[in-house]
Amino acid sequence: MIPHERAMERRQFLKGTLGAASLVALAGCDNLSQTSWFPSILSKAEKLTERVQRAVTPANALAKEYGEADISKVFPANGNTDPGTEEYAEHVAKNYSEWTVDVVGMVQTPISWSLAALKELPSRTQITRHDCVEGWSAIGKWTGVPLGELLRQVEPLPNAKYAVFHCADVDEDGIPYYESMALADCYHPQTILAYELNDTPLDIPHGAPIRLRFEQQLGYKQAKYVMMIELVETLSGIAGGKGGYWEDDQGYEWYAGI
Ligand SMILES: Nc1nc2c(c(=O)[nH]1)N[C@H]1C(S)=C(S)[C@@H](COP(=O)(O)O)O[C@H]1N2
Ligand SMILES: [Mo]
Repeated sequence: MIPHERAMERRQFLKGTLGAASLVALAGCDNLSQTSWFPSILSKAEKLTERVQRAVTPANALAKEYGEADISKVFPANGNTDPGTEEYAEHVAKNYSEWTVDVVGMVQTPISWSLAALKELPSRTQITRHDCVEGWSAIGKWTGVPLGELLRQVEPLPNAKYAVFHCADVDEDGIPYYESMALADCYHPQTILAYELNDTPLDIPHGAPIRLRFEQQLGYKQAKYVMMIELVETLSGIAGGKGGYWEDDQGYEWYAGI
């Protein structure tokens, strides 16, 4: 749950931006952060920059968590639903026993974690809603290791600003899927590398064996099939330079706040 003070802070912010008329419309809403329309309306009206949105939704604000009864009967799979490469097929055949997540780049100590090693670290379980830009949402229960835990072990260098998630899947043209997030967001308590959906090891369509959950942002930021996390100072040298597969290809927003 979002602490009440946060909702108050948001109202204060809105008072400053939207004026009295809009406040009337908002008056009945007890928890602005839990409504899906709130930031998107602002985003259209105000052309929200990352900076402004961070002011509305503090970096440590929690995305809404749901109860067991809210879990969707079917959680759709979207985008690539099987990397389809020989290399990936071999991992599947070996039940991912040789899969590693390598954290590299601007770090003091690069570390490579096996799936078993990741599962030994402290875990977090959260029931959240996934929103895809294609117009569907689903509520699922994710279990994984907080990314902040891994970062504490590799020790980012002072200039590291972003984490880039390199995935095992490629599109028809052989272009790999990747995503990125600000280093600050990596330490958010709900940012996890998930290995279970609804108490079951991830299946191939949902990103087996490891996928990112970045609950404050849209579906395409939730990188599946994560193999390597690279810390960088700038995104300009990575693929198309816009910080993600869809950002490069379709001009999707990099800061995909919900
Ligand atoms: N590696 C990889 N990650 C990805 C995608 C993808 O095609 N490849 N699609 C994204 C999109 S658009 C969405 S909505 C979600 C879908 O996750 P799901 O298949 O578990 O529903 O994964 C995201 N992460
Ligand atoms: Mo999506």
